[in-house]
Amino acid sequence: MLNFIKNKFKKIYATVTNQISSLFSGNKLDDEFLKELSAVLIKADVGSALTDQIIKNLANGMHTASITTLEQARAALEQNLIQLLQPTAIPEASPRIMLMVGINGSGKTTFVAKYANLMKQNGKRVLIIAGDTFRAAATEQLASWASSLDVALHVGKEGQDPSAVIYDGCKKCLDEKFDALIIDTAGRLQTKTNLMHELEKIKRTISKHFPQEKIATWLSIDAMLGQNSLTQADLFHQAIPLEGIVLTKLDGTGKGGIVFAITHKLKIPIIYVTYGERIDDIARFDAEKYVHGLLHD
Ligand SMILES: Nc1nc2c(ncn2[C@@H]2O[C@H](COP(=O)(O)OP(=O)(O)OP(=O)(O)O)[C@@H](O)[C@H]2O)c(=O)[nH]1
Ligand SMILES: [Mg+2]
Repeated sequence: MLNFIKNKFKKIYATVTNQISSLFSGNKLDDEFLKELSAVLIKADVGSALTDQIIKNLANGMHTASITTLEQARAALEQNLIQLLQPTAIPEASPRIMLMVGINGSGKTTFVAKYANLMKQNGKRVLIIAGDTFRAAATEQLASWASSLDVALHVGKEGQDPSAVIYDGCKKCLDEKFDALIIDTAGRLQTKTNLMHELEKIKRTISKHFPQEKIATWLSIDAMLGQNSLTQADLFHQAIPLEGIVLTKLDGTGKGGIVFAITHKLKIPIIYVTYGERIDDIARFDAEKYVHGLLHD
């Protein structure tokens, strides 16, 4: 993942990492340094409350003399950032049943294809359900991915109740004994109550078919949205408990700090990150490597 930071997250590397590197080289460890570091973290989208907390931890270390050099400050910052990304439970990165939810255009369908491809590479027979019956183009987009990946796809009729399509798709999964089931849904605004209720219904429909199995609900978040994505994710989490976050479009932002704000505020682990439109522009999120990449050039 270190190489990904350098090669794929070029914008993050060019902004955050460079700023941090120059801050840590040839500076004095004093209040001015903390002020400058705080500005870099805020600019990187870590968020003001969390930035204050990180800076306070460093200041405490400086005042109690456990941090006396810039290198010690960098190591303490690194530990603090990694700790912020540690999930309370180790997330399952290859669930058998995965339900993809998120706002419009956040990268759900592209991620569904990328995840289907990973599962297929793991030797699984994969079925995708096109749960976005809202737009005809949505099904076409998924059909094109499914055919290029040579993965099975269940589609309903345009405008059909998504739960009905998902009901039939789950039945197909059981009847034809697929190893993995991946369900795409239509984009929805977190403020539209009826659409959020629809997600509960979808989840109930899947549970009915797989009563003994865990259904991983993952939320896609567009990294470019920055702090706005926090409220969004919070409301999704209230409507339908989320097991994981998929952070998309990390190639399109120079702000790598949103990962800390997300895990700290929501306590939901980031499982995958994506950094492009191609099928293999996807990586497991690795906290230690990510933080190391941010702090060292
Ligand atoms: N640069 C970049 N583009 C991405 C990434 N993931 C998805 N996209 C693009 O973002 C746009 C939206 O992606 P979709 O996968 O269609 O998003 P969606 O959430 O399914 O959208 P709706 O179904 O309309 O809600 C497409 O043009 C994708 O190619 C990524 O990691 N990086
Ligand atoms: Mg879609």
